[in-house]
Amino acid sequence: MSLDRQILAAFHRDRETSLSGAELSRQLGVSRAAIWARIEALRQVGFDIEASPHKGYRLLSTPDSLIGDDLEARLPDDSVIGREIQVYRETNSTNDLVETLAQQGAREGLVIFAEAQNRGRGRQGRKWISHAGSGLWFSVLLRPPLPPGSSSLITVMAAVAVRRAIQISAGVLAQIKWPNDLLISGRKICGILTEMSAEPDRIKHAVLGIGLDVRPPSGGDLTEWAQVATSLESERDTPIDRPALAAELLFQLDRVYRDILGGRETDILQEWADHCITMGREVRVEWGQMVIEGRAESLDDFGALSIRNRHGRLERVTGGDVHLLS
Ligand code: BT5
Repeated sequence: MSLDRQILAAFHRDRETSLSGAELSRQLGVSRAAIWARIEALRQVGFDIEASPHKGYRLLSTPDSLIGDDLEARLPDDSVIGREIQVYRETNSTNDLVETLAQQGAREGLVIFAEAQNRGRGRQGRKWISHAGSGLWFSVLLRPPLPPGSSSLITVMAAVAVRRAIQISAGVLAQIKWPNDLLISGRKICGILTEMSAEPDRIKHAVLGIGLDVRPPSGGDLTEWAQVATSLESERDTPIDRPALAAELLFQLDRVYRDILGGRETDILQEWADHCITMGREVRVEWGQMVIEGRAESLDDFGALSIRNRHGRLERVTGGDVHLLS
């Protein structure tokens, strides 16, 4: 664990109290000079750290940029999701990057953020707009001991975690639209892309990609984004602390993932249904050539949607584009 992460974790544990250099050096087993050098380095990248000769150091504010050590420092030590966090200034797609690392044997829980993606993707190769600093664009590597049909359940779990995190961190209520969207006032605020590598009887790994709009993209043509999307800051009119939101999101994802692996998926599916605008509505689901129309009735243990068609028969769908008809 890096020294920066340990220092920042000590600060985040108690933001009110100052920590003396001597205390930090004793706790972390390094010299006071080493602590001082790292505090200076953290100041250089935008951490505002008060230093008082009598009381010691106190973290006053953190920069808006995402920094792996800082995000790791905000999570509990026993977190699986987020135990290793890397941040790129720009990449093509964080899902592609995590997929490559997964194939090279990276550990479950690895998270990669990019400040910008130049080939951010949605489902079926659709474009995901991911400008620098305007959102949280990240992917998580999971190796769940679940059957291959569980990819919808991973998307469900992510939707529940994102909804909770934006309520806690931003005070904004979002609704879930099956299978992979979160909406505010009918506009998309978050998209989820779960990609699986599976054998016939088990998931080898899953890459869970999440895109969450924090503020409107700055510069360039906004038309395409504004037609479908909104952002937390557009809904709230006050700045969002992006790193705090990112950490809350990873914390919630870890909790929900534990619930699912611990056999408590019924609670998560219920929470999902409680906040879902798809349930009970007349819908049309388009999936490749297939079109199903009917009333969205329920979600099964794998996160698949059951639709009662106009002949009264239940049809089960695991993916597709949903249009709300009523
Ligand atoms: C999704 O696809 O909603 C999944 C998006 C997943 C993005 C994350 S970002 C991190 C990771 N790395 C990636 O490359 N991807 C993941 P889909 O349901 O197919 O929706 C795509 C549609 O959403 C587009 O056709 C647009 O209409 C809309 N869209 C594009 N960019 C958007 C944005 N920034 N905010 C809201 N809506 C957007």
